[in-house]
Amino acid sequence: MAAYDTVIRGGTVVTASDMVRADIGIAGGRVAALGENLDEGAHEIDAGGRLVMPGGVDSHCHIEQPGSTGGTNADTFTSGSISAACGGTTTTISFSPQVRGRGVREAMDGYAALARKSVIDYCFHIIVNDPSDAVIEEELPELIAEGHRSIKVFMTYPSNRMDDAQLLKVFACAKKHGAFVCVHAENHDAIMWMTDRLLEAGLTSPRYHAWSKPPVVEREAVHRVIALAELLDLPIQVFHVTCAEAAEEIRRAQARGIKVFGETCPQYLTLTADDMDRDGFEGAKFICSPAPRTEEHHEAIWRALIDGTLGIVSSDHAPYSFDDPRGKALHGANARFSEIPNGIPGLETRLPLVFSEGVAAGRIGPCEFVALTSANPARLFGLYPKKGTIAVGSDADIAIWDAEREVTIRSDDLHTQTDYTPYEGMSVTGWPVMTLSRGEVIWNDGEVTAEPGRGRWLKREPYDYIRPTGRFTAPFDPIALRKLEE
Ligand code: DUC
Ligand code: ZN
Ligand code: ZN
Repeated sequence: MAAYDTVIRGGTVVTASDMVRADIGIAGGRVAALGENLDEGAHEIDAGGRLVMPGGVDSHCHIEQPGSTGGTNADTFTSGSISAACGGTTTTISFSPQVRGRGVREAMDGYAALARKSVIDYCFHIIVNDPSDAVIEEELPELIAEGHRSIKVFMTYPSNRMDDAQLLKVFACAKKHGAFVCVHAENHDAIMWMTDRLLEAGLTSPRYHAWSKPPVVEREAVHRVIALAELLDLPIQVFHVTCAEAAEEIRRAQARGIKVFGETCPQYLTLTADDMDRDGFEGAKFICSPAPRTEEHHEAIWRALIDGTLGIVSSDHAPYSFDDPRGKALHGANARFSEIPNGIPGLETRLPLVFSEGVAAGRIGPCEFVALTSANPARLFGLYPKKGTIAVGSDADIAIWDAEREVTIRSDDLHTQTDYTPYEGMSVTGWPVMTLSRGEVIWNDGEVTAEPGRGRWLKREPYDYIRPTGRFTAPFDPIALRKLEE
């Protein structure tokens, strides 16, 4: 009888801390052994000359979710998760969206049913936009206890935004019951005011999206939300940091000992505001929020990734087809920038773009790549070491990479149902040639071999990584209402 179900042989195994030549023995969907010259597996995979890395953990992607700015998400859980697998990602964390006036439990029930079609493992962030007494006192505590350990809040978008008092209400609930909070941080009133000025002046084309939300609106909101979290000693993550100013706010808070984490996305390392300044409606393909900035900001974001200010690169996959009245053209092909659904596809291209711009371009090494795209999101969201590493006992979620492969990104070659990619024609170096999920090959260089429905929901237990610091700015703990020792 073979010693293992599968052996991946002869590759260079990369984790967030090490890079070693080793075989990987897989049994029962998990890594059973790492070493040289392992005994034979029932299935043998030759990884000679390849990098063997943990599958990507995409901790910020919108799949089969109604958009904050209207439009119908182009991917289902089947197409979105297949697309993720083809790009080397083996875990997604997407969003269960509350509808104002209704509950978070009802949203979760509906959304979890959709996710059962996923080909890879998954869990959810709970979007809260209406913190009613029932939500704060009953539904959220129950969902958190059931294993949904993260919440997303918005400071902008009319359909989702909350004011500071509402944010504090949600933060207090999260702290009390052990959930981690992620924030979309932009100053809503400033964006609305800027938008009205632009529209009044007749400046309506896609390029003005960037003008309506410059870096200062991001900086202000990041600063404010960190202050609110500091008041309660609540660790938080700022989603999709795009600019030097916002990274600077996070860096300053971290230097004060505040537990604030930061994430960015490939679009903020590769696209610029000029991409929205294309002929006709073409610019709509690049509209996402916060807006893409400049090459100087790309370098500032790389610096923040390298010095640890930002620890995660996720996709913020939010796919709206271009030539589709339910997508970017929801309000017609002459729509004003403020009416165009926000978001771009990116689940499949996330890892190749970060590998190419990061590792192949010499900015980071393979271990840092694994940290930013797999290990750190797994740690931050309570999935480590089941996900995010290759270690004995971990799920055998593995992506085998050809680090030298040159690929020109083409929409036709991708597996999302979105009808375009904002990266059309871009050349990258390095591509995942095989993906395994719990030991099963689900993507094999051009062939999808996964069955919809094989993905599993990942229940998350309480975890130490998000433990508060125990320090408050006031002389008392405002949740426990307890005076602190001098
Ligand atoms: N911005 C978001 O906040 N979410 C989805 C897409 C986008 O552009
Ligand atoms: Zn967002
Ligand atoms: Zn998002």
